[in-house]
Amino acid sequence: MSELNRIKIVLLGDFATGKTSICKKYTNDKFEEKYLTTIGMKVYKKDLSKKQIQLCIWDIANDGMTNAIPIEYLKGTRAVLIIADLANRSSINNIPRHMDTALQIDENIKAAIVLNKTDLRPFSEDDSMTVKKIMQDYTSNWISEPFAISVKCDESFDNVFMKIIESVTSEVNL
Ligand SMILES: Nc1nc2c(ncn2[C@@H]2O[C@H](COP(=O)(O)OP(=O)(O)O)[C@@H](O)[C@H]2O)c(=O)[nH]1
Ligand SMILES: [Mg+2]
Repeated sequence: MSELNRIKIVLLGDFATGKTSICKKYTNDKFEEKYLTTIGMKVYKKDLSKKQIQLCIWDIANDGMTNAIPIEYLKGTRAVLIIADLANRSSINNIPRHMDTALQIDENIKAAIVLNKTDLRPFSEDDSMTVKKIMQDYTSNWISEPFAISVKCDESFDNVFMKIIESVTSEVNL
């Protein structure tokens, strides 16, 4: 089998927004043995053989605020997903803090916002305004409109990862 192109994606966001749940559901719990306990990071893998891609999704337990995430762990990241919880307003307000971490990787790092737990609270007009305002500060980074999902209830949120792949690979093929 020909070698798969590895694409590293990092999930950032407040504690309990659903980062680990997203990784587990999307990859069916497939993770590398390597568990970086010092910073609480686990790498999940998903092979998309048809596309000749292996996604490596880095799930950082550390919330990135109390202890900074060492920059060496972020190296090689092609895109970042910022996860927030619709039932927890402060996790939405903290999106810029996570974006500031992401910008350490590269000021043009590709990013998308995922608003999780629509089963607890729908994505309201009010949330939409708040997120739009946040997005105005990082216009060169977004690869998509925000995604509103429920890891608990949605059958699939493959579209989130497909959008990232599309964006990363179109850059390579230029
Ligand atoms: N109701 C609801 N709960 C969720 C959803 N996604 C995750 N959770 C729950 O939120 C809690 C935190 O999830 P976890 O994935 O550990 O968050 P993390 O700290 O960001 O990794 C857990 O109890 C999950 O079961 C969702 O879409 N809806
Ligand atoms: Mg977690």
